[in-house]
Amino acid sequence: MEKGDVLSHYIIGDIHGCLDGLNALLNKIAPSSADKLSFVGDLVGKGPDDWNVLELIRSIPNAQIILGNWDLSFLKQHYAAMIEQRLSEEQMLCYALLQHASLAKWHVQTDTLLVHAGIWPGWSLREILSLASEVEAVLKDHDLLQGYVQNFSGNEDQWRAELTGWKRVRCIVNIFTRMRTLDDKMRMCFDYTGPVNSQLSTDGTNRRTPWYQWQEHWPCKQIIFGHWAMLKGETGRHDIINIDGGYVYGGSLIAINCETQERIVVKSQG
Ligand SMILES: [Mn+2]
Repeated sequence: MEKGDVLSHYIIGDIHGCLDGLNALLNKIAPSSADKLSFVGDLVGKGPDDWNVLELIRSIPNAQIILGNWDLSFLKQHYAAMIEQRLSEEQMLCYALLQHASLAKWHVQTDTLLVHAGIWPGWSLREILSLASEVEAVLKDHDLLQGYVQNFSGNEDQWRAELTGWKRVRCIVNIFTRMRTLDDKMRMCFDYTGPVNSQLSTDGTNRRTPWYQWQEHWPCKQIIFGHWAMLKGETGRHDIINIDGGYVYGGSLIAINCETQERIVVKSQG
C-alpha cells in the first residue's frame, strides 16, 4: 500500500526551539498532506530557533499543538510586544498559534489522550477536557491573558475542585504542564526532574511517585506525554507513553505513530 492511502497520526515530542531536529524528523516521517501531526508541548525554550520552529509548525497542514510549560512562558515573555504590536506579522501569527492551542486533546479513534506533563489521579475524561478548556479560554482572550501573565507564577501543588481565580488556573496549568512526581501527601514536587529510580527526599522518608503510578486505570486507552527527559522513555507501562527524548540536551527527538506505536527518532548531532 502506498503511503498516503492511510491517514496516519504522528505525535511529536519536545522540540525546544531545535529547528534542525524538527526538520530532520519531518524529513524522516515524510507525512502526506492528509496525515495529522500533534505536538505535545515545549515547542520553544532552551534551544536557538523558537520563532522559526513556530513558523515551520504554522506551515504544516493538520498540525495540532498541546502546550507545555515553556510555551506558556513564551506567551508571557512576548505578551507586551504582542499587545504593543512590536512583533513582525509572522511573529504575531506564531504567537496567535500558541494562544489558540490546547492543554489536553483526546482522540476518539485511538482513545488516546495527549498532554505535556500529566493528568491528576481521579480525573475523568470529561473533567480533563473541561479543566483544559478553562485555561484555553483564558489564553485566547487578550484581557484574560494579561491577567494570567501578571499572575503567572505559583506552586499550587495539589488539585482541589474548590480552587478559584488565578490559583485555580495555575493549579490546572501545573498539572498539565509541570507535574512529574507526587509525594506521599499527594503534592506535586516541582523541584525534582531526575530519573524515577532515585526519587526519595534527602532524608529518605518521603517517597516521590511518578504521577502515572498513582493509579492503575486511567480514563483512556493510552496517554502520550513529553516533559520528562530523564525518564528516557521508560514508564514501565504500555498505556503511558513518554516521548521526550531530550533532544535539546543532546538526546533525540521522537515521534510516535498513534495507531501503530512505531517510533521515528532523530539523534542530536550536538
Ligand atoms: Mn516541559
